[in-house]
Amino acid sequence: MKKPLVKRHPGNPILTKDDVPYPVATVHNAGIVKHRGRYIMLFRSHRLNGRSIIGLAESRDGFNFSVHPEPFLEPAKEEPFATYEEFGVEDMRICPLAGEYLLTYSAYSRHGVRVALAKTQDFKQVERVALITAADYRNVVIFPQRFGGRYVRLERPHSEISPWSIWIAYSPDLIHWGDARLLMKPLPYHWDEMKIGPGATPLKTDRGWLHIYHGVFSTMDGAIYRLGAALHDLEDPARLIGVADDWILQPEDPWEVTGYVHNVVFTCGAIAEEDGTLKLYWGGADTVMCAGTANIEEIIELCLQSSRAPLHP
Ligand code: M1P
Repeated sequence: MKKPLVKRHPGNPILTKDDVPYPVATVHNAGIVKHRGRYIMLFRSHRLNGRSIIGLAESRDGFNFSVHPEPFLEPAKEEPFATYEEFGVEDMRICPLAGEYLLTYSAYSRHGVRVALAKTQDFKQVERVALITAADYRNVVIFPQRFGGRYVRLERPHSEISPWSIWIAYSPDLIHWGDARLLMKPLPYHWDEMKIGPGATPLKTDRGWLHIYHGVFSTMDGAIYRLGAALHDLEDPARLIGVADDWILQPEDPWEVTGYVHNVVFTCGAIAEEDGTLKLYWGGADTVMCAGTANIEEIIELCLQSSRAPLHP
Protein backbone atom coordinates (compact mmCIF):
# COMPACT_ATOMS: atom_id res chain seq x y z
CA MET A 1 0.00 0.00 0.00
CA LYS A 2 1.19 3.54 -0.79
CA LYS A 3 2.45 5.45 2.26
CA PRO A 4 -0.05 8.20 3.21
CA LEU A 5 1.21 11.73 2.59
CA VAL A 6 -0.08 12.92 5.94
CA LYS A 7 0.97 10.80 8.93
CA ARG A 8 -1.60 11.08 11.69
CA HIS A 9 -0.28 11.82 15.17
CA PRO A 10 -0.61 8.70 17.36
CA GLY A 11 -2.12 10.81 20.14
CA ASN A 12 -5.08 11.95 18.03
CA PRO A 13 -7.41 13.52 18.83
CA ILE A 14 -4.96 16.00 20.36
CA LEU A 15 -7.64 18.23 21.90
CA THR A 16 -11.24 17.53 22.91
CA LYS A 17 -13.97 19.22 24.93
CA ASP A 18 -12.74 17.34 28.01
CA ASP A 19 -9.54 19.44 27.89
CA VAL A 20 -11.48 22.70 28.09
CA PRO A 21 -12.03 24.18 31.55
CA TYR A 22 -15.38 25.82 30.64
CA PRO A 23 -18.49 24.09 29.26
CA VAL A 24 -18.32 23.38 25.51
CA ALA A 25 -19.66 20.66 23.23
CA THR A 26 -16.85 20.63 20.63
CA VAL A 27 -13.25 21.68 19.94
CA HIS A 28 -12.39 22.09 16.24
CA ASN A 29 -11.24 24.14 13.24
CA ALA A 30 -8.26 25.84 14.88
CA GLY A 31 -5.86 28.40 13.49
CA ILE A 32 -2.28 27.88 14.64
CA VAL A 33 0.99 29.77 14.74
CA LYS A 34 4.38 29.60 16.45
CA HIS A 35 4.83 32.56 18.77
CA ARG A 36 8.02 32.98 20.81
CA GLY A 37 8.84 29.29 20.48
CA ARG A 38 5.41 28.06 21.55
CA TYR A 39 2.53 26.79 19.43
CA ILE A 40 -0.60 28.90 19.87
CA MET A 41 -3.87 27.37 18.79
CA LEU A 42 -7.10 29.38 18.48
CA PHE A 43 -9.85 26.79 18.34
CA ARG A 44 -13.58 26.94 17.81
CA SER A 45 -16.03 25.48 20.30
CA HIS A 46 -19.79 25.19 20.26
CA ARG A 47 -21.19 26.44 23.52
CA LEU A 48 -23.99 24.37 24.98
CA ASN A 49 -26.46 26.79 23.33
CA GLY A 50 -25.08 25.80 19.89
CA ARG A 51 -23.27 29.09 19.19
CA SER A 52 -19.52 29.22 18.71
CA ILE A 53 -16.69 30.95 20.54
CA ILE A 54 -12.89 30.85 20.18
CA GLY A 55 -10.59 29.35 22.81
CA LEU A 56 -6.80 29.44 23.17
CA ALA A 57 -4.48 26.49 23.75
CA GLU A 58 -0.67 26.48 24.02
CA SER A 59 1.98 23.84 23.50
CA ARG A 60 5.73 23.38 23.52
CA ASP A 61 5.80 20.56 20.97
CA GLY A 62 2.75 21.20 18.77
CA PHE A 63 0.93 18.07 19.96
CA ASN A 64 0.34 18.38 23.70
CA PHE A 65 -1.79 21.44 24.35
CA SER A 66 -3.19 23.05 27.46
CA VAL A 67 -6.21 25.33 27.27
CA HIS A 68 -6.41 28.76 28.87
CA PRO A 69 -9.04 29.10 31.59
CA GLU A 70 -11.08 31.72 29.71
CA PRO A 71 -12.20 31.91 26.06
CA PHE A 72 -10.03 34.06 23.77
CA LEU A 73 -12.86 35.62 21.73
CA GLU A 74 -16.60 35.68 22.29
CA PRO A 75 -19.28 37.54 20.32
CA ALA A 76 -18.64 41.28 20.62
CA LYS A 77 -20.65 43.58 22.84
CA GLU A 78 -19.62 46.73 20.96
CA GLU A 79 -20.90 47.90 17.59
CA PRO A 80 -20.52 47.44 14.70
CA PHE A 81 -19.33 43.92 15.60
CA ALA A 82 -22.10 43.07 18.08
CA THR A 83 -24.78 43.12 15.39
CA TYR A 84 -22.85 40.75 13.14
CA GLU A 85 -21.44 38.36 15.79
CA GLU A 86 -24.76 37.75 17.54
CA PHE A 87 -24.88 34.07 16.52
CA GLY A 88 -21.20 33.33 17.14
CA VAL A 89 -17.60 33.52 15.97
CA GLU A 90 -16.03 30.63 14.05
CA ASP A 91 -13.03 29.18 12.24
CA MET A 92 -10.17 31.56 13.12
CA ARG A 93 -7.15 31.86 10.84
CA ILE A 94 -3.89 33.42 12.11
CA CYS A 95 -1.58 35.34 9.77
CA PRO A 96 1.78 36.52 11.12
CA LEU A 97 2.67 39.80 9.39
CA ALA A 98 5.00 42.68 10.32
CA GLY A 99 5.38 41.80 13.99
CA GLU A 100 1.70 41.19 14.72
CA TYR A 101 -0.94 38.56 14.07
CA LEU A 102 -3.92 39.19 11.82
CA LEU A 103 -6.93 37.13 12.85
CA THR A 104 -9.76 36.43 10.42
CA TYR A 105 -12.93 34.66 11.51
CA SER A 106 -16.53 34.06 10.49
CA ALA A 107 -19.04 36.33 12.21
CA TYR A 108 -22.57 34.88 12.25
CA SER A 109 -25.79 36.80 12.72
CA ARG A 110 -29.39 36.99 11.54
CA HIS A 111 -27.99 38.92 8.56
CA GLY A 112 -25.81 36.05 7.32
CA VAL A 113 -22.13 35.24 7.71
CA ARG A 114 -19.38 37.84 7.23
CA VAL A 115 -15.66 37.75 7.86
CA ALA A 116 -14.16 39.94 10.58
CA LEU A 117 -10.55 41.01 11.11
CA ALA A 118 -8.90 41.38 14.51
CA LYS A 119 -5.26 41.82 15.55
CA THR A 120 -3.05 40.75 18.41
CA GLN A 121 0.62 40.99 19.26
CA ASP A 122 0.74 38.73 22.27
CA PHE A 123 -2.47 36.61 22.29
CA LYS A 124 -3.44 38.41 25.50
CA GLN A 125 -4.94 41.64 24.14
CA VAL A 126 -7.06 41.39 21.00
CA GLU A 127 -8.34 44.35 19.01
CA ARG A 128 -11.16 44.08 16.48
CA VAL A 129 -10.32 46.04 13.33
CA ALA A 130 -13.19 45.76 10.83
CA LEU A 131 -15.75 43.57 9.17
CA ILE A 132 -13.97 42.94 5.90
CA THR A 133 -16.64 41.27 3.77
CA ALA A 134 -20.32 41.68 3.18
CA ALA A 135 -22.59 38.63 3.66
CA ASP A 136 -22.14 35.79 2.59
CA TYR A 137 -18.47 34.93 2.85
CA ARG A 138 -16.43 32.47 4.90
CA ASN A 139 -12.88 31.12 4.99
CA VAL A 140 -10.67 34.17 4.46
CA VAL A 141 -6.92 33.55 4.69
CA ILE A 142 -4.43 36.41 4.35
CA PHE A 143 -0.96 35.83 2.85
CA PRO A 144 1.75 36.63 5.42
CA GLN A 145 3.47 39.05 3.04
CA ARG A 146 2.48 42.11 1.00
CA PHE A 147 2.74 42.03 -2.79
CA GLY A 148 3.43 45.32 -4.60
CA GLY A 149 2.46 47.11 -1.39
CA ARG A 150 -0.93 45.37 -1.21
CA TYR A 151 -2.31 42.78 1.18
CA VAL A 152 -3.65 39.66 -0.52
CA ARG A 153 -6.27 37.20 0.65
CA LEU A 154 -8.02 34.06 -0.53
CA GLU A 155 -11.75 34.12 0.10
CA ARG A 156 -14.87 32.06 -0.46
CA PRO A 157 -18.03 33.89 -1.45
CA HIS A 158 -21.31 31.95 -1.55
CA SER A 159 -23.03 31.49 -4.88
CA GLU A 160 -26.35 30.08 -5.99
CA ILE A 161 -25.40 29.59 -9.62
CA SER A 162 -21.92 28.10 -9.36
CA PRO A 163 -20.24 25.75 -6.87
CA TRP A 164 -18.62 27.76 -4.09
CA SER A 165 -15.06 28.54 -5.21
CA ILE A 166 -11.80 30.15 -4.09
CA TRP A 167 -11.25 33.78 -5.08
CA ILE A 168 -8.33 36.17 -4.56
CA ALA A 169 -8.69 39.83 -3.50
CA TYR A 170 -6.37 42.75 -2.68
CA SER A 171 -6.26 45.61 -0.21
CA PRO A 172 -4.06 48.67 0.44
CA ASP A 173 -4.97 48.81 4.13
CA LEU A 174 -6.54 45.45 5.22
CA ILE A 175 -9.95 47.13 5.44
CA HIS A 176 -10.96 47.93 1.86
CA TRP A 177 -10.73 44.91 -0.43
CA GLY A 178 -11.24 44.63 -4.16
CA ASP A 179 -9.80 43.63 -7.53
CA ALA A 180 -11.33 40.20 -6.77
CA ARG A 181 -10.83 37.35 -9.21
CA LEU A 182 -11.88 33.74 -9.37
CA LEU A 183 -8.88 31.46 -8.83
CA MET A 184 -9.99 27.86 -8.27
CA LYS A 185 -13.25 26.05 -8.93
CA PRO A 186 -14.52 22.61 -7.97
CA LEU A 187 -14.32 20.07 -10.77
CA PRO A 188 -17.36 18.01 -11.82
CA TYR A 189 -17.31 14.44 -10.50
CA HIS A 190 -14.12 15.08 -8.58
CA TRP A 191 -13.54 14.84 -4.80
CA ASP A 192 -14.18 18.58 -4.51
CA GLU A 193 -17.15 18.81 -6.88
CA MET A 194 -19.63 20.36 -4.41
CA LYS A 195 -17.50 23.25 -3.06
CA ILE A 196 -14.02 24.28 -2.03
CA GLY A 197 -12.71 26.82 0.47
CA PRO A 198 -9.43 28.32 1.67
CA GLY A 199 -7.98 26.40 4.62
CA ALA A 200 -4.69 27.10 6.36
CA THR A 201 -2.81 30.40 6.06
CA PRO A 202 -0.53 29.87 3.01
CA LEU A 203 3.02 28.77 3.89
CA LYS A 204 6.05 30.23 2.11
CA THR A 205 8.39 27.60 0.63
CA ASP A 206 11.31 27.91 -1.80
CA ARG A 207 9.05 26.68 -4.60
CA GLY A 208 5.89 28.68 -3.95
CA TRP A 209 3.15 29.40 -1.45
CA LEU A 210 1.67 26.14 -0.26
CA HIS A 211 -2.03 26.33 0.46
CA ILE A 212 -3.91 23.45 2.12
CA TYR A 213 -7.62 23.87 1.39
CA HIS A 214 -10.83 21.88 1.81
CA GLY A 215 -13.05 20.33 -0.83
CA VAL A 216 -16.45 18.72 -0.46
CA PHE A 217 -18.16 15.87 -2.30
CA SER A 218 -21.86 15.18 -1.96
CA THR A 219 -22.99 11.54 -1.53
CA MET A 220 -26.31 9.80 -0.81
CA ASP A 221 -25.00 9.59 2.78
CA GLY A 222 -24.18 13.32 3.09
CA ALA A 223 -21.16 15.49 2.32
CA ILE A 224 -17.53 14.39 2.73
CA TYR A 225 -14.96 17.09 3.60
CA ARG A 226 -11.39 16.36 2.49
CA LEU A 227 -8.16 18.37 2.25
CA GLY A 228 -6.23 19.24 -0.90
CA ALA A 229 -3.06 21.18 -1.76
CA ALA A 230 -2.28 24.01 -4.17
CA LEU A 231 0.95 25.83 -4.95
CA HIS A 232 0.89 29.56 -5.76
CA ASP A 233 3.64 31.59 -7.40
CA LEU A 234 5.95 33.28 -4.88
CA GLU A 235 5.79 36.71 -6.54
CA ASP A 236 2.23 36.58 -7.86
CA PRO A 237 -0.11 34.46 -5.70
CA ALA A 238 -2.87 34.82 -8.31
CA ARG A 239 -0.81 32.46 -10.48
CA LEU A 240 -1.35 28.82 -9.54
CA ILE A 241 1.69 26.68 -10.32
CA GLY A 242 -0.01 23.39 -9.52
CA VAL A 243 -3.08 21.95 -7.81
CA ALA A 244 -2.88 18.34 -6.63
CA ASP A 245 -5.49 16.23 -8.39
CA ASP A 246 -5.73 13.82 -5.43
CA TRP A 247 -6.80 14.82 -1.95
CA ILE A 248 -4.11 14.68 0.74
CA LEU A 249 -6.37 13.75 3.67
CA GLN A 250 -9.84 12.28 4.06
CA PRO A 251 -11.92 11.29 7.10
CA GLU A 252 -10.76 7.84 8.29
CA ASP A 253 -10.31 7.81 12.04
CA PRO A 254 -13.50 7.16 14.05
CA TRP A 255 -13.52 10.77 15.39
CA GLU A 256 -13.32 12.11 11.82
CA VAL A 257 -16.04 9.83 10.47
CA THR A 258 -18.52 10.30 13.32
CA GLY A 259 -19.26 13.39 15.38
CA TYR A 260 -21.20 16.64 15.38
CA VAL A 261 -20.99 16.65 11.55
CA HIS A 262 -19.98 13.26 10.14
CA ASN A 263 -17.14 12.79 7.65
CA VAL A 264 -15.26 16.03 8.06
CA VAL A 265 -11.59 16.92 8.07
CA PHE A 266 -11.34 20.73 8.00
CA THR A 267 -8.17 22.80 8.38
CA CYS A 268 -7.61 26.38 9.46
CA GLY A 269 -3.87 26.09 10.16
CA ALA A 270 -0.52 24.46 9.49
CA ILE A 271 3.09 25.12 10.45
CA ALA A 272 6.15 24.76 8.21
CA GLU A 273 9.01 23.57 10.41
CA GLU A 274 12.62 24.43 9.53
CA ASP A 275 13.47 20.79 8.79
CA GLY A 276 10.91 20.63 5.95
CA THR A 277 8.15 19.01 8.01
CA LEU A 278 4.61 20.25 7.74
CA LYS A 279 2.59 20.13 10.93
CA LEU A 280 -1.03 20.02 9.78
CA TYR A 281 -4.01 20.58 12.08
CA TRP A 282 -7.63 19.74 11.34
CA GLY A 283 -10.98 19.50 13.01
CA GLY A 284 -12.41 15.97 13.03
CA ALA A 285 -16.18 15.75 12.40
CA ASP A 286 -16.56 19.30 13.81
CA THR A 287 -15.95 17.75 17.24
CA VAL A 288 -12.23 17.32 18.06
CA MET A 289 -8.81 18.63 17.00
CA CYS A 290 -6.34 16.35 15.22
CA ALA A 291 -2.77 16.78 13.99
CA GLY A 292 -0.43 15.09 11.57
CA THR A 293 2.89 15.57 9.84
CA ALA A 294 3.92 15.51 6.20
CA ASN A 295 6.98 16.18 4.11
CA ILE A 296 6.53 19.59 2.47
CA GLU A 297 8.53 18.55 -0.63
CA GLU A 298 6.27 15.53 -1.17
CA ILE A 299 3.15 17.68 -1.08
CA ILE A 300 4.71 20.18 -3.48
CA GLU A 301 5.64 17.31 -5.83
CA LEU A 302 2.02 16.10 -5.74
CA CYS A 303 0.87 19.61 -6.74
CA LEU A 304 3.34 19.69 -9.62
CA GLN A 305 3.32 16.10 -10.89
CA SER A 306 -0.40 15.49 -10.94
CA SER A 307 -1.75 18.98 -11.36
CA ARG A 308 -5.34 19.43 -12.37
CA ALA A 309 -6.70 22.57 -14.02
CA PRO A 310 -7.62 25.09 -11.30
CA LEU A 311 -10.53 26.29 -13.44
CA HIS A 312 -12.58 24.45 -15.98
CA PRO A 313 -14.77 25.73 -18.81
O1 M1P B 1 -19.46 21.15 8.87
C1 M1P B 1 -18.35 21.17 8.03
C2 M1P B 1 -17.88 22.61 7.80
O2 M1P B 1 -18.95 23.34 7.18
C3 M1P B 1 -18.65 24.68 6.85
O3 M1P B 1 -17.64 24.65 5.88
P1 M1P B 1 -17.71 25.52 4.51
O4 M1P B 1 -17.30 26.89 4.88
O5 M1P B 1 -16.86 24.93 3.51
O6 M1P B 1 -19.13 25.49 4.07
C4 M1P B 1 -18.21 25.49 8.06
O7 M1P B 1 -19.31 25.67 8.89
C5 M1P B 1 -17.10 24.76 8.82
O8 M1P B 1 -16.89 25.42 10.04
C6 M1P B 1 -17.49 23.30 9.10
O9 M1P B 1 -16.38 22.61 9.64
